[in-house]
Amino acid sequence: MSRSADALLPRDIPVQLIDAAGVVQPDPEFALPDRETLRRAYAGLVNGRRINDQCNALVRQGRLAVYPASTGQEACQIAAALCLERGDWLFPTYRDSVAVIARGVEPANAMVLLRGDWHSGYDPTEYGIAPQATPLATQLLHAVGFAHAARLRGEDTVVLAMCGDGATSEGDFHEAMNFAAVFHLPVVFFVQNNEFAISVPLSRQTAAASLAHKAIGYGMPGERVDGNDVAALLAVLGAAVDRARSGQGPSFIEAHTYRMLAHTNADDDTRYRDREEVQAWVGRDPLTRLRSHLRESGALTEADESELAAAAEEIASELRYAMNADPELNPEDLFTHVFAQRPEMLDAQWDALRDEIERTEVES
Ligand SMILES: Cc1ncc(C[n+]2csc(CCOP(=O)(O)OP(=O)(O)O)c2C)c(N)n1
Ligand SMILES: [Mg+2]
Repeated sequence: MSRSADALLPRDIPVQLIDAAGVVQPDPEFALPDRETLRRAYAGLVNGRRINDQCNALVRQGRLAVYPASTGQEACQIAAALCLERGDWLFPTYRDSVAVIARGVEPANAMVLLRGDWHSGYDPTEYGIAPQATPLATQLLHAVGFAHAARLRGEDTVVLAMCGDGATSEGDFHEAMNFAAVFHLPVVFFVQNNEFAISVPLSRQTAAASLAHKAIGYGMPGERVDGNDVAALLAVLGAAVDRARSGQGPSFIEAHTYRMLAHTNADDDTRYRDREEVQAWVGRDPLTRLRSHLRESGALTEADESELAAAAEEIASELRYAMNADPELNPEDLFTHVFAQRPEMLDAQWDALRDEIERTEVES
């Protein structure tokens, strides 16, 4: 079924179902998710925030090599995990560890990559989650190819492909969007527009009215959503997932959110943005608005909150424990699984590394 061009355009104002004060804003197209779903999402947000805080601390303690935090972006992370079914697939970026954990991966296993121990700490096929991608937008092509293959096999898999605002300037983004639309694939492109690509602001990334306006050029619908409103995200992503599953092709969702912390621990954001700008987003926090709504409507008691806080604390404590243990690593593992038969070039690299390890090993 072809749609008129206008129907592919996003709204001028992003979809919002619960405003920053926690007040429900009824929408003619998207219904507020039910109370149980919102309670589940709130538990996810609480855990997600605690995981972000813990991982930031672990970086400072030297237990993680790097942590691209999703602090302030937890609503996007939790909605991405909750909108998918068991057999679906998520294609996350380096910033999406909370989504990976919310979809079922043990936090310590989700940190293996960021600790620098191994390429990925979980089995993608067990969870329906591709390894977190660091090269920008490459995962979008993998996601589209994966969706194409799944369809050829007759499976009803939906693929959710995540990326940042900066990644939309990559050629891979264009190729993935175009291929998905031409072949009518069951892919939901989910962009977290957090206003920055390291120090590059959105205004230097695109001259388009919004990122979601790009969708019409490919022939797929684009939608904008308040990226700090998990209710709106669940509704909008849920509709896009349903669309994909019922054979209506790909969609493009732009979530308007904000990166509350520096890009990573290796970045100093005071050099390129004002504190006032960051401060303005504190009032739009995804946790506080859902909490206000649930408390007001009687769906969340003080006892529930204590229980959630204790559960989040337990996750953080297990993660600390796991990260404080020194794993036994074999440096030669780096060279395994790259080629079926290791070429001479890699043999030479391993010889050089082994020599260096032997030379620099501290006698104990
Ligand atoms: C192909 C490629 N080019 C450059 C980089 C370096 N790099 C890492 S993160 C980043 C910014 C990405 O910004 P965005 O897509 O908005 O995602 P965010 O970090 O804000 O989540 C850049 C340029 C990279 N990882 N891959
Ligand atoms: Mg960004």
